[in-house]
Amino acid sequence: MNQQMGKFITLEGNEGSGKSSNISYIQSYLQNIGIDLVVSREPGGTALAENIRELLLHKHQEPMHPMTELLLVFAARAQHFNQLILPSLERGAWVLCDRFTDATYAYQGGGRELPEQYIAELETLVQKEVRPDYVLLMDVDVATGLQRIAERSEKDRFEDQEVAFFERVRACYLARAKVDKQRYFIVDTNQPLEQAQKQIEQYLQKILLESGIDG
Ligand code: Z5A
Repeated sequence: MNQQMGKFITLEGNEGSGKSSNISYIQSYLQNIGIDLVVSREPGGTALAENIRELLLHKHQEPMHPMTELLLVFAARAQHFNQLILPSLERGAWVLCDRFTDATYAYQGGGRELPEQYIAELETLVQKEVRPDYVLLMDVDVATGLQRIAERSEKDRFEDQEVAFFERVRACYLARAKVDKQRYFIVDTNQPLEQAQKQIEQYLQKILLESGIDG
């Protein structure tokens, strides 16, 4: 008998939307009900992919061409997907990943304005038919999100972009969520953390119900 594939859940959002603040909450919630859960992140998630992450986030003397950025994102993803994500799903584990291909549509498509078609083609090349079962989209106003991360001592290559870039990123995320309400759940992270987590809990209960698990 074939092992049933685990569920693939991704966490997405614009700058300062609270992905990091909420991922451990989601992890504890799912592990507490006995789900075999693999938690990872992109870019990165394996030793080799984390090396590519360094290249992507660090500032270089030579400007990185948007196409270089896109191909590096997918090079890291090919490694992470084949080394960790797919084998985990195939053995029946659930995977919770901090960012995945929706981030590429939002940042390289929306932010850098690369054609969506390039991303769709690479997505199929690398992931075949695998897509996240559920996307939890942390959504915050761009100004509020940027204010939240302003305190950070050092900004990475993405955090240095102009406000219009982040507005395009957020608009792209919201547009994707709007056309696929079965898979995308928007969490309003303008609200205080506890309120946002109540909303996350409701979405997790829906996911568990749809997966036939008694939460
Ligand atoms: N990237 C890409 O371009 N293409 C791709 O395909 C992929 C990624 C996969 C690294 O991602 C970069 O990679 C990313 C896009 C690019 N761009 N950047 N920058 P990352 O996920 O590692 O980095 P990040 O987006 O900057 O995430 P982060 O640093 O983890 O931030 P966050 O998760 O959105 O926020 P946070 O750290 O949880 O919260 C920020 C602050 O706000 C913190 O002080 C919290 O205490 C506070 N906070 C959070 N929620 C609340 C609420 N609800 N109320 C009040 N205060 C809050």
